Amino acid sequence: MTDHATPRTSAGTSGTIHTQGRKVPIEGLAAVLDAIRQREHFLLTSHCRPDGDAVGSLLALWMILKEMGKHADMQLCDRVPLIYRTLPCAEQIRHASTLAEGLKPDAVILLECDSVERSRLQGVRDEFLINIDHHTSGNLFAPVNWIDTEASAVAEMVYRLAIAANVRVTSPMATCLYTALLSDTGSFCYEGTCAGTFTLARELVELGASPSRIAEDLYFSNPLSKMRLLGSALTTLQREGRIAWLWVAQDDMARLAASEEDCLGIVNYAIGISGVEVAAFLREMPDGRVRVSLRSKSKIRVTQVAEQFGGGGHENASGCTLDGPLNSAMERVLGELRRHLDQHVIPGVA
Ligand SMILES: [Mn+2]
Repeated sequence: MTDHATPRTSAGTSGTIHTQGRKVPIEGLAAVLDAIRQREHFLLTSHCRPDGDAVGSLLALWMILKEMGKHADMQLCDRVPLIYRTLPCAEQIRHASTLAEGLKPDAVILLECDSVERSRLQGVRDEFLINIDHHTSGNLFAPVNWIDTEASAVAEMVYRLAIAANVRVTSPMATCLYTALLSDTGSFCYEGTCAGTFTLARELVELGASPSRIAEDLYFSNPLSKMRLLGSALTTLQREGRIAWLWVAQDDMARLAASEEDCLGIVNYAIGISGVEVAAFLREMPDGRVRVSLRSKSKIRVTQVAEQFGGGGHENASGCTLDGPLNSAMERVLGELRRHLDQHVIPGVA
């Protein structure tokens, strides 16, 4: 339970169970679907620094709501990364941290946000909230919540919502959902990828998603600045037993005219080393703070390390932000990773 679970007081409290005069959050797909059916106008959002799952699922859910005859708007506080901007209807997403003047949705649907704050949208807290999440860091902060930590992507949940709502999944929806699934499973590589993941992928392909076209958009459409930044980062690569790390300083970012999204995926080159089980990529931000991406293999849950620094994410892929300077942030992260690995000594190796 969290202190965010306090239900709002404005109109539209249907969908919330009243127990001895106290409103408690309700849960599950049916609760979400009920809450949607009882309302007309929605604002859809997801977390800041949106990833493929956030963007793809947002777009698909928007299309699904339209099919249900609802009115819906999409808004994110940060820009959609370049590689996802070719997704159907991506240009319909509004980018701002405050709600548009006069926008009065009956409900705000948050995709994979563990709190309202994660969306970085101002003025959303007092709206009726519907929370759909698949992260282990998910919690019941809204009056209506649907959290399924077994889902390999929130896209899987959005797909199930479409089926439950009797909405025909169109080719553009399938394209968005497949993109989300592909990116959030690390191209079907992360722990949690199972037969069901491929069943879903198969269904999405049958419904019109093109694996080769989507792969081209995701993996073979990088800006040159990203490749140059990768080169710079790789010169800093270090390894200490089961840990590897690399970084870029703000100077490098400026010199190479690199953008924040050029940093996406760089950490995978460190976790890609044989025998390395946890990896960190650190990026010095313009304000001096340090953004950290963490990856791990097999049963090492790097999300626990991210959470210690106020971050979160997936068990094998998470992130957090630390105060600078870069060197001290690096020492703190490495210290935690060493401690964390010490608690996961492989029998027969130590
Ligand atoms: Mn996700």
